[in-house]
Amino acid sequence: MLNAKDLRRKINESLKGKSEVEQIGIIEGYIQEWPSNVRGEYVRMRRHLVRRLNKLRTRSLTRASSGGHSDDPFVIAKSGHLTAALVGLPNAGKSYVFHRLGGDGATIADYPFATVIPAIHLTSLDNLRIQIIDLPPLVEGTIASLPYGEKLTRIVSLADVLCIVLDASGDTEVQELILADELNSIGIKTEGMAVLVLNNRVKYAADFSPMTEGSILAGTRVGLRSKRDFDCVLSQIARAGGYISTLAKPPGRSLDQANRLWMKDGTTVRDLAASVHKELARRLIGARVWGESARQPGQKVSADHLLADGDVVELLAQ
Ligand SMILES: Nc1nc2c(ncn2[C@@H]2O[C@H](COP(=O)(O)OP(=O)(O)OP(=O)(O)O)[C@@H](O)[C@H]2O)c(=O)[nH]1
Ligand SMILES: [Mg+2]
Repeated sequence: MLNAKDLRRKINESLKGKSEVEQIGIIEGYIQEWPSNVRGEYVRMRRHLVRRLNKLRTRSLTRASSGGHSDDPFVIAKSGHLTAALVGLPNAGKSYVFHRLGGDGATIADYPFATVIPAIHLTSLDNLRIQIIDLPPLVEGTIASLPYGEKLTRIVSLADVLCIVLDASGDTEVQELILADELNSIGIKTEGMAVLVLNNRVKYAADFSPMTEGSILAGTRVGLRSKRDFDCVLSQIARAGGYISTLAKPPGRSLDQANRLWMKDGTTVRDLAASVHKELARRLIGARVWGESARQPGQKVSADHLLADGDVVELLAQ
């Protein structure tokens, strides 16, 4: 780790010449990756960064409400492997979910329209970097009644995964109907998108069913109740976004020494080896596979074998 002085210099360098929106993204990145086991100057520096971030956000907010600017917080640059946008009605719990996924700085409050500008959080899931965007709410007639309607449409359409947040303490069917209509009216075709439906505020496990039969919005359904449910959201986003989870391990090693790698659906053993190491892919002669893609546990397969979600792969090299 860099000493405090060098780190400060590095941060200042990386912010030089950047727009306010870019600076917000960069500082968020630093804060998120800030090591937790540090003291003294590092703690003071983090506090200073948080203050700077808040100032930048307030400035952006003032500008957003006074209408258009190049530093528009609604102009979001995609980053990471996947971008997931949190969409829902007012007070559904979007910012709460954002916060539970590690996002800093979103306004969480018990009144509608608490969120007026998007908040962005870049997080990691093993080898994947996932960008989460907390958004102001959708309401019936968004474009007509709200100044940010069109901008919201732009963000929602750039997302790889649409995370629809429903309030499970209310009537989720009605919410789905309103959201489906609203998204449709602003030109977002949910059928063609990767959708993850997050039922927030599930009180009892028995109240929630992941079945999609008869529901208005297509997509995987997740009930959010326990810490474990929230811990699974990132992997659900990855799956909805077309990634599968694999465990790559050297021959003879135990599972706890395996490397979890999220790979694009359609990945072969060779692709996986290349993600571990280029040299390994060159020397690869095949693999042994445990999991859905294997006919029997430990099946020997060629380098062209297609992997499935949850596979454990022992990569065999010359
Ligand atoms: N205990 C608990 N409180 C929640 C949960 N989800 C949301 N809340 C509370 O409900 C209120 C609204 O949550 P927000 O996350 O601000 O809702 P939102 O969808 O972002 O609302 P807007 O920004 O207005 O669109 C806040 O007071 C949250 O603390 C939950 O799962 N459990
Ligand atoms: Mg909010």
